[in-house]
Amino acid sequence: MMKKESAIKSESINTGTKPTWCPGCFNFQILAGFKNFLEKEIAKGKKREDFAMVSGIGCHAKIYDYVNLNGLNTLHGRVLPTCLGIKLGNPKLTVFGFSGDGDAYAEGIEHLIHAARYNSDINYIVHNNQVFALTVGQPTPTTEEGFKDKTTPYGVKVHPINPIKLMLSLGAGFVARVFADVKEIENILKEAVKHKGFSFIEVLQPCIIFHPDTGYRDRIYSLEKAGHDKTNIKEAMKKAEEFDYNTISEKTRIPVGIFYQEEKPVFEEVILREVKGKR
Ligand SMILES: Cc1ncc(C[n+]2csc(CCOP(=O)(O)OP(=O)(O)O)c2C)c(N)n1
Repeated sequence: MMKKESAIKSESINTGTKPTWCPGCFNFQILAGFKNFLEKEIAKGKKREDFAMVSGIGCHAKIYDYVNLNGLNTLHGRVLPTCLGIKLGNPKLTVFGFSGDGDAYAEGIEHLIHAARYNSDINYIVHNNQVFALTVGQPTPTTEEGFKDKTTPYGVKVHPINPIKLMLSLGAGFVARVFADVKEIENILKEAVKHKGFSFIEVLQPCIIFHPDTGYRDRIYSLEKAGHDKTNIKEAMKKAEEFDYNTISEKTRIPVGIFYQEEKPVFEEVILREVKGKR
């Protein structure tokens, strides 16, 4: 999908395209946090051209229309291979991928698994509203058991996956979860971009129409304030298990922040070093 022609020529990070998200959608918070992050980076001397963004298909994907960066609105589930291609083509770019939970954990799950292994320096943001929102609320792999919609009238009968545990078990070097709050988004993006390697950020983004907030904001607590040691994989796993995506209406607390961080060899650096050495 192309951005507005007027936007391409402009230096502003705004495209001027009017958002078509529902009024009050938490995607506005993610958009604002991302733009705040970019504006501060640009004020410090970065250029718009230093960044690239990719989005998949769904409500989340519209973010691509609202931020004036180069990139691609790619196929459903193919955000990560598109990001990898961009990063290999120009490793100097800071690359952001945006997916929904359907995009990331259903259509794109195979790419997510390998992205964690490859450890390319990509910042991946998953807008997890626990439904396929754009197609009006079908269950995804992180929807809770018992959830009903027209396609699943007897309720979901399978347990949700826990993406934080999945990422930790695959050796991802930066694993975080935040609530869809403008400041939280800006702060976690700062940390993710500083981190060299694959940064996985899951954003709890209640869909106000098809999967409303069941008190997430009251249930979250900061891992950092709780003294969590983000260098300890066993502790990270324990923290990841505290919220299983099934206990939607119960009182379980939900840890947010960085679960785990470890610098590991970065895919494109290793590959390009090899290629140069052979030439
Ligand atoms: C390969 C493919 N399968 C299915 C669709 C239909 N489709 C379009 S949007 C969408 C839902 C996207 O849900 P999610 O990724 O969770 O994003 P959200 O809308 O919740 O932000 C689906 C299933 C598609 N466009 N392409």
